[in-house]
Amino acid sequence: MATNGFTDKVKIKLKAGNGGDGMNSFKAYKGKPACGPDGGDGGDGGDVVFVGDKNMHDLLSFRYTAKYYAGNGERGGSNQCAGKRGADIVVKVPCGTLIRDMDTGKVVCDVFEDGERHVILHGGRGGKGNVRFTTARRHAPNFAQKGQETAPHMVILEMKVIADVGLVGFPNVGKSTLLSKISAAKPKIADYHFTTLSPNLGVVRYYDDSFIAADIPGLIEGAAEGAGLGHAFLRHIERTRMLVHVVDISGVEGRDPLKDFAIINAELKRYSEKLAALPMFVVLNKCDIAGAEEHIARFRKTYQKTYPIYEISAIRGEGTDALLAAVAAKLKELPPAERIPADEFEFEEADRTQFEIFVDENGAYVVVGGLVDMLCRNVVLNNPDSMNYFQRVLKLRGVFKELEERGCKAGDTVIVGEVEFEYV
Ligand SMILES: Nc1nc2c(ncn2[C@@H]2O[C@H](COP(=O)(O)OP(=O)(O)OP(=O)(O)O)[C@@H](O)[C@H]2O)c(=O)[nH]1
Ligand SMILES: [Mg+2]
Repeated sequence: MATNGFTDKVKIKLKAGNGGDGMNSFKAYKGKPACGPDGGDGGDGGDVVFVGDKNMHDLLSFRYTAKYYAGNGERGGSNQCAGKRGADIVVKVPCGTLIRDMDTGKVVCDVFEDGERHVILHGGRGGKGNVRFTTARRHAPNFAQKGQETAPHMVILEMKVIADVGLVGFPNVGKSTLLSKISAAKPKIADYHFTTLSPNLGVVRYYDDSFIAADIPGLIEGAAEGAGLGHAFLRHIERTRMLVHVVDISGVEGRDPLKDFAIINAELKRYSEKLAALPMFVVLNKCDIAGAEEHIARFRKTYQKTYPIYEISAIRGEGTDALLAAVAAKLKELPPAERIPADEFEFEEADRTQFEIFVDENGAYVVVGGLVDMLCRNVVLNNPDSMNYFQRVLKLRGVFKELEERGCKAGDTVIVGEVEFEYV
């Protein structure tokens, strides 16, 4: 969503680095070629890391760069040289950015605090060099393992500003004027509807207390159906701890302030019950205008028991002190802003189905690759259930079929990771 240059939702593509291939090589001295295996491991691929950055306030930069790829691991070298690890890619986002998987919409994480790091995608593992396949019986393995390949993933970044107090109300009631008086923020203020087109944040200091207030575009009846600027910006006050509902109590625009108040409350409720259930203070603004008294009396008569009500003149800075004192006190009672919990979700990162088959010097068939690494982590030797699973996976992934195509016959030795068995 982008209005007026403000970008709070983007789609980007991420990819962790591929693992580097393992090296297959042999030591060579003058006149004595191929003495022993010396191929090093490939380097692991780099990770995709997200970091919260309090100095970022929108997702604009992501409109220009849509791909974030970590570096690939380097190939292993001879002389047992390990390949270099691929460089991580570090993606900075504003605090309060949700990362969602595009296909499922699931929340991968909520980057909440400044400096908070999340590894979203792990680099592929480097392949093993041929040295690592040396055993008591196999002195000269003439094969090495490929690095794990990683898949790209599309994600959606969605900003949900983290503020303590959300300012809501009709357009032109003085929300931005109020923010400008109570904080150092300098939002645009003008005498027409929809002056504010994207959220403004301000740090409000009141003696030893401070909190963050968010001023969003005005709401009107039918916002749920997209009237005016619609509900798009309510997302930014969804995780505020309380609302300050600003009402133009002067009635200068010819509307009934009580009706305004009821309309906005209904719109909030239509957007989300949770939002509507937040504690709410009411600010009756523009009290300096003649004619306000009559509306103030009516408003108090109707809502006195339901909401704390503050009469102010934002433009003159009158009455704001009492409001701030009450808000600061209320915030002390309220729980802190909440992180949005991640859904149960994991990216399918590296290719765990890939395998290769080599024949070693003893005529044994050696299966290596991402599939084998995965199996070796999950299989317990000497456990019949585990071994059944192991056999099933090999069959399912086509390992047996490929073995036969490579000429493997009953009685031949097959080696998968630590497991050695006779082919039947
Ligand atoms: N007389 C008087 N005018 C005010 C007061 N507060 C704001 N205004 C005027 O009301 C108009 C609208 O003020 P804004 O602060 O831009 O109102 P807003 O609620 O942010 O409006 P949108 O961004 O369009 O939703 C401006 O002309 C302000 O000068 C007040 O206390 N008294
Ligand atoms: Mg405004």
